Amino acid sequence: QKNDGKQGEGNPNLRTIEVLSEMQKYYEMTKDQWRSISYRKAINTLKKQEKKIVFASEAKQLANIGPSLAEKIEEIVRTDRLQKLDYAKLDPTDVALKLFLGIYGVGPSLAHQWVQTGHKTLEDIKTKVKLSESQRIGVDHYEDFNCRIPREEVKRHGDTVMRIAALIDPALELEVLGSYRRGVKDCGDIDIMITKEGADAHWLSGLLDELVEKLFAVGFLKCGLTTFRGRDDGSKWHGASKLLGVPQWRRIDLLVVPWDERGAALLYFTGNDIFNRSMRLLASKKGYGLNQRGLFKDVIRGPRREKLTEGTKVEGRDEKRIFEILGVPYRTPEERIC
Ligand code: DCP
Ligand code: MG
Ligand code: MN
Repeated sequence: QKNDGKQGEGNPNLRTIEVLSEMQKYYEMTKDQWRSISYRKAINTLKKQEKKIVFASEAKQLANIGPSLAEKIEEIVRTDRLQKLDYAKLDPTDVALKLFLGIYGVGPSLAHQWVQTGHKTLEDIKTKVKLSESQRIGVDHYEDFNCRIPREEVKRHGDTVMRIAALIDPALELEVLGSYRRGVKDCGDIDIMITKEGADAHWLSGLLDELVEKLFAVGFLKCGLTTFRGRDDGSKWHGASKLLGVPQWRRIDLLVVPWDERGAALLYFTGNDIFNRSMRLLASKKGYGLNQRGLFKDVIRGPRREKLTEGTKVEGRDEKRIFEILGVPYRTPEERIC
C-alpha cells in the first residue's frame, strides 16, 4: 500500500490500522465496495498521522474519516479490538457468503440468494443448484482461481501468449498489465493487452478469435468464461490458461486495443481500481471524461453527472500525456495504489 507517512513499528496508530485493515479485508471479501473503499482511505489517513489518535472527536477532524469510523477508532484504542469484527468472524452465513463469492461468475445477489436458501458448502452448490457453464467451471476450479499467481508464472503466461501472437504477426505488441504491471509479487489473474503500432479497431477485428484459437490448439487455453458484467464488443476475452508442469488453471484476460487507445488502455488496465476511480473523478471535475479508450473533453453531463455525450477525444495514445493534461504529476505503475 502506498502512503507518504510513517509505517511499521514507528507508527503510533499501528494497532488501529491493523484492526481496520482486517475489517477492510472483510468488506472486500464480501464485495461491499463502498465500505471497503472508505476503510482503505481511512487507513491511509491514519498511516500519515504522527501522533496516536485516541478519541473519536480527534479522528473526525481527519480527512476521510466520518463519524462512524471515528467511533470505531476510539473503540479499538479503548478495547484493543472491534466488536463488529468478532461478530463477522462468528457468523456462519457469512462464511458461506464468502465461500460463494469466491466462485467465478457469482455476484453478491446470487450468493445471498443461495445463503438464504440454506446452502452452505460448495458440495451443496455442485449438487443442488443449476449453474451456468462458467459458474460450473468456477466451482470445479475453485481452489485454482482463488489462489494468487506468483509473479514469475504470470510472466511465463505472458511469454506464451507473446510467442503464439508473433506467429500471427511479429509486429504485435503485448504487455502484461493489472497488478503485474504495478509490480506486486503475486497476482489474482493475468491481464494481457495486445496492440500494434498504427493498427485501428477494424484491422484488429478478428485477431482475438484467431489468437484464442491458436492458444487453445497448443493446449495453453483451457476454457473461455463469460462475465455478466459489462458489454462485450469482441475486444476482450476471459478464460483460463495453464502452463505445462503447473497443476493450476489460471484466470487470464486478453484485450485487443487499437494503437490510438493504447495509452488510455494502459492507464485503465494497470489500475488499481481505486486509483482509476480517483482519476476518473478528477477528470470529471475538470470537465473531462476518462475511460479505457481515451480522455475526452466537452462531455455533456446530466443533472446526476451522468454522461450524455462522449465528447471529443483529446488524448488516447500517450499515457503520460493524460496525466499532463489533467494536471497531475505522473505516477509510475508501482505508485498507483490508493
Ligand atoms: N478495473 C477497474 N475497475 C474494475 C475492474 C477492473 O478499473 N471494476 C481495472 C483496474 C484493474 C485492471 O482493470 O487494475 C485489471 O483488473 P483485475 O480485476 O485483473 O485487477 P488487478 O489486476 O488490479 O488485481 P488482481 O491481482 O486481483 O488481478
Ligand atoms: Mg489482474
Ligand atoms: Mn483481470
